[in-house]
Amino acid sequence: MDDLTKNARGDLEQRFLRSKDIAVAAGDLAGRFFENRNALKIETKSIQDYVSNADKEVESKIIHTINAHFPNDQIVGEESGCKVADSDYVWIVDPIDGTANFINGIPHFCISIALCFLGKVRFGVIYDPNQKELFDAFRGEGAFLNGKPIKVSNNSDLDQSMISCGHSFRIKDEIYLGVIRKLLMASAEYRHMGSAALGLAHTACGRVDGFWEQQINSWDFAAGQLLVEEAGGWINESIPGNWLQSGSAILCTNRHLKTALQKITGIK
Ligand code: LIP
Repeated sequence: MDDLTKNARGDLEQRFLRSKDIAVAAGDLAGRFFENRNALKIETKSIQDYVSNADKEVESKIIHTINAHFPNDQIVGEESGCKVADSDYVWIVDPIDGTANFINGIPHFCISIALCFLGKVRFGVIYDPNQKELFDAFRGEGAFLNGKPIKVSNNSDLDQSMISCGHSFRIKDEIYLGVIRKLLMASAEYRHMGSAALGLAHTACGRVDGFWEQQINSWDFAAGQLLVEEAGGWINESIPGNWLQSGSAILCTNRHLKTALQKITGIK
C-alpha cells in the first residue's frame, strides 16, 4: 500500500469496513427475493442473460447506501451503469452474480463489490448468502473467508485438479468446447457453476484449483481477482486497461498450474 497517503488509506479502510456491511445486507435482501422466487419479474437481456426485479432492487439498495455514506464516489453497477461524476473512488457492483441460478432456484449466487482508487482495485468483497460466507481482501493485506485467512490450492497435477469454468453466448461455442475438451484430455475435472465471482472466490480459498471464462464483465471479476491475488494465486496479466468498460478474459489459478492452464486456454 506504499502508493497511498495516510488520509487516503484511512478513507479506503472506512469504505472497506462499510462494504462488508453493505454486502451482507444486500445478500439478506437477495435471499428474501430468492425465497419468494415465484413473484420475480424477469427480463431477458440477451441469450441466457437475464435480469429480475431482485437484481435491480438489490443494486438500488447498495447504491443508496454507498451514496448515503460516500456521496461523491462513482458507482458502476451491472444493472444501472455509471452513477455520479468522475471520482478517484469507483465502486464496482454486481448485485446478484449468478442471476440465471437465482431465477431457476439454484442456491449458488453472490453479491460482489469492489472499489477502485486511482484506477487500482483496493478491496473486494464477495458475499454468498446461501452459505453465509463473506470473502474479502484489502490489497496487500491478504484474503479472508469469514475472518479466517485463505490460500489458493497447492495442487500441481492437472489430472487431480478441478477447474471452475464459465460461458456466455457472447462467445463462440467452439472456444468453450475446445477448452473443456483439452481439460478432459488432461484428466482435469471441470465445474460450470454459473457465477464467476464465486468461481474466483472458491479459487482463492482452494476449493477449486482455478477459474476460466473467455469473456466476463468487470463487475463479475473485480472483487474476485483481488481475492485470488491476495490468497497467493495468479491471474492473467492480459486484462486490458479498459477492463472496467470492456470486461476481460479471466484465467486464475495457483502458481503450479499456471503454465498448463495458459496453454489450454490460450490466455496469458
Ligand atoms: C454471470 C457470470 C457468469 C457468466 C454469465 C453471467 P451475472 O454474471 O457470473 O460467469 O458465465 O454469463 O455473466 O449475469 O449472473 O451477474
